[in-house]
Amino acid sequence: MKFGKFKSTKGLNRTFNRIRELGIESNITELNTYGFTVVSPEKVADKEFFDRIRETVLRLCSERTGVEFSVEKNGDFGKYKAQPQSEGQFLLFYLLMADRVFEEWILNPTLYTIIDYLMGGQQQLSSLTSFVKWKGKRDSLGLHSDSPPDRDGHLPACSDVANATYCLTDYTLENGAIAMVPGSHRYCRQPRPGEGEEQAIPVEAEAGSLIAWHGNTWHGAFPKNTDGLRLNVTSYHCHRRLKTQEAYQWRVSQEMLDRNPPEFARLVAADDHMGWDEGGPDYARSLRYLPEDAKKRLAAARKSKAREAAAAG
Ligand SMILES: O=C(O)CCC(=O)C(=O)O
Ligand SMILES: [Fe+2]
Repeated sequence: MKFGKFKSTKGLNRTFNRIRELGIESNITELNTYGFTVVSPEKVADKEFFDRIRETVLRLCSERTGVEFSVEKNGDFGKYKAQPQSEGQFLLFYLLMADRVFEEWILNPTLYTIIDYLMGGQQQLSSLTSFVKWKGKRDSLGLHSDSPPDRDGHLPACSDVANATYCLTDYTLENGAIAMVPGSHRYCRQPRPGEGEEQAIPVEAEAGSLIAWHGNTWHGAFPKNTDGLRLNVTSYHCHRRLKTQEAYQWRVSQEMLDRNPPEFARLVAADDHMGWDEGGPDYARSLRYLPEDAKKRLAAARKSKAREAAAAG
């Protein structure tokens, strides 16, 4: 029995086959069962890429704070003001627009495929940030789901958003690992204040790993009790029916679009006609960056429509 070519699952076959090629089937099972997974470094990126992206994040920390950063030293807010900030933590925002290494990152096959699977191919990049963390007290694990809830806290069963963090330092309990409540993606609601803290486990992972989770999974972070930094690149995606956190759609340059494949354009909403002005929607945007299989389906549909019209006379 051969899986991966069924006619009725045309939109899914490519993702299914990529999952197999990358050897990440067990990660998909973990995502479905527990709501999160850890992909080991050798299935994510090579050492050269890891070093390059980590150096870039450290350089941006130094530039934005005005203070020299290294992974061995505790951080410092310096002149950096972007909120939210808490004891021993700030976030670096809008990384995609800061260096080309992040363009490479959002197209990383392992990251892209996992998000593509969770979001059914309808993902846009919502934000690309780095949580920069050093020694600091926390009152709670801060458990939450990343999906925006209804007024009553309910969430849809599907992954309306999906998140993945590229660990740029080791994640251990003492080091302030992410906390996850295994299986909580099935509750389809946000946790109430304090709820789930006892079931939360530390997600321990070596530097270079990718931790990915379903948008409903309850998660937070353990306090960082050790010296030095805990660093990541948090790659947050949302379904194209939602608003993105960071503004890419009308701000990415044509140069960025030209030097990347169509997947990049779709991630940054260059194919999205929503958000128009007095000129009205530009539907051609959607066609410009269609995936090959969708282009073929569209051409076939047009052909059959033309045939019907000819037959009707
Ligand atoms: O690692 C952490 O501090 C938690 C991060 C988080 O909540 C997120 O990336 O959505
Ligand atoms: Fe979160």
